Amino acid sequence: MTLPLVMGVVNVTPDSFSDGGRYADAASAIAHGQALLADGADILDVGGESTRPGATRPLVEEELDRVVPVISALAAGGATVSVDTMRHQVAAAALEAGARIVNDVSGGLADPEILRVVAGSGATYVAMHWRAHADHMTDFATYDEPGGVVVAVRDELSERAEAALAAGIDRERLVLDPGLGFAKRGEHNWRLLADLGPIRELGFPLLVGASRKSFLGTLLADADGRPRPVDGRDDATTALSVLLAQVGVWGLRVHDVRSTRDALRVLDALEAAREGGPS
Ligand code: PMM
Repeated sequence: MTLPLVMGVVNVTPDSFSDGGRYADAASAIAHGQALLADGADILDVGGESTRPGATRPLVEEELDRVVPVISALAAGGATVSVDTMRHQVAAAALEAGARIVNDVSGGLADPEILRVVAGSGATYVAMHWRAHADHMTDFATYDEPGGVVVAVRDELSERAEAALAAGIDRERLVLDPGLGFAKRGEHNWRLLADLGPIRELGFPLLVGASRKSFLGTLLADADGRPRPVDGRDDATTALSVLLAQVGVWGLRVHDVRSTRDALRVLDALEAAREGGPS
């Protein structure tokens, strides 16, 4: 079995839902990235715009100031760096600074020019399923078409893949992501996780970002119905990492790299023992 790549999240934002601005300055973001590498991250995903529901957007200059120094330092140290951005100016500066992957949560919808920037660079492009910016994305969380959320996300991702290919991005450098939590309610996330097959059948590698998301907080709510806080969702994230590895996803975007890495080691050892046959 090919294990998924582990993408560790480095949010350089004052307002991220999952790590609450802990790494908002360059020095602490760089140190955090190095710690994630030591924990076994294959890729570091550096982002300067919070996409939590309701978030407002930073200026382009603010986003550039947040991510470029962090990407430069981590890439110079030999890490494979991904930039989490929807903006072509940020993608271009990040690639210049040494990023090798552009992770665009809008799949090219927010700023179509980003597709041309990536095409000219030879970088890998992650196109995530997205319908609207964070300040109003919950208005778009309806999937009434036949086939529901799975068919809608498959068809909308297929259109984004076509746009990326038309802009000149190589087929083998394109990765798709179902976009858990983006214009999706809990039940939509669970449907997608339960049935990734139709999206896989588009023929591209899949990245999945379930880590610490609110549908896990809801699942793990206490007896009074209060959602489990963000810092108590890593075990559930790790359980999903194992299950997603078993269905063959290409990458897992997680905050706590060590727990996912350990779980993948367990899976790998078990596979090796199975292949070795009875002793
Ligand atoms: N989720 C977030 C941000 N970027 N990128 C991809 N490809 N997939 C995701 O699911 C995704 C993402 C939001 O989570 P965060 O605020 O913890 O980074």
